[in-house]
Amino acid sequence: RPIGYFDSGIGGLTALKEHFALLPQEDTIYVADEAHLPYGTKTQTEITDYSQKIVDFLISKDVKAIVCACNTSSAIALPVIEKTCPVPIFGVIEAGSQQAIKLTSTNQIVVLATKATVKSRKYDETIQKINPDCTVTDFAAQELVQIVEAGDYQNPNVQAEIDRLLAPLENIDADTMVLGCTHFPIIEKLINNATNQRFQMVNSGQEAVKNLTEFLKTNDLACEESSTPAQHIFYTTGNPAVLQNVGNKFLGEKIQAVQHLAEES
Ligand code: DGN
Repeated sequence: RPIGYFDSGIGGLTALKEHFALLPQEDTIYVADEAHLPYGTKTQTEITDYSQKIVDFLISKDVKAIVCACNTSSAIALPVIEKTCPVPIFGVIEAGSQQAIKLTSTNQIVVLATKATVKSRKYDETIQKINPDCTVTDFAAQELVQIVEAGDYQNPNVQAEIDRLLAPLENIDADTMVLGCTHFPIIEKLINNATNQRFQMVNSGQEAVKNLTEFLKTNDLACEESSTPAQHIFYTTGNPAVLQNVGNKFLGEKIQAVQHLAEES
């Protein structure tokens, strides 16, 4: 049985990349909800409805576990969805928080995320619950989501735009940054340039896949090694060419075909 992954767009591919490294024998189904991108500016009800529909779709495909590879959905929809989800579902916030706490030596953490994730204060809550000595500064950088989806990372204007957007971080005292949107690790280098390599970076999607790997192993749910390569299926609710072209730039031609997921409403 496959593992289901979903995000509002290509951000969840940062988790899938870690899946390819840690769980190469496991099949996957990836859903990008690009018809509703960005989630970061939607209401709580909308984000929960969109996420629930995708989870229902993945369950209909008989997945054995799901990674909610979107911070916005993990912050807002996951607490509702996990109550009824019939398979284990892994969010990215707890995983990202744990790693940030492990890395920081000053107990000062900055979280770069979408508007909705920042508004939810879920990272602050989670980090402070684990270590009350940590201080968390949230910084909303919603515009970066569209920059990532556009896929034009070599363009010098893009670096200049990111420099401008992240300039206020210059005055923030922290040694560790949570890339609290799964889109952001795709432009980690540009974010590092814009912040003068001041922060140790946490990739929340990657951390969630480490937790999934541990879970599959301890519960004897991992696939046996096999001579046939694992199957990876990709769906989008938007334009299949976008996920295929921009996604492949990041994943290195791993996406052979993208199917359109017709909206069932
Ligand atoms: N990848 C999503 C996240 O981690 O929050 C981005 C959400 C969005 O605004 N598209």
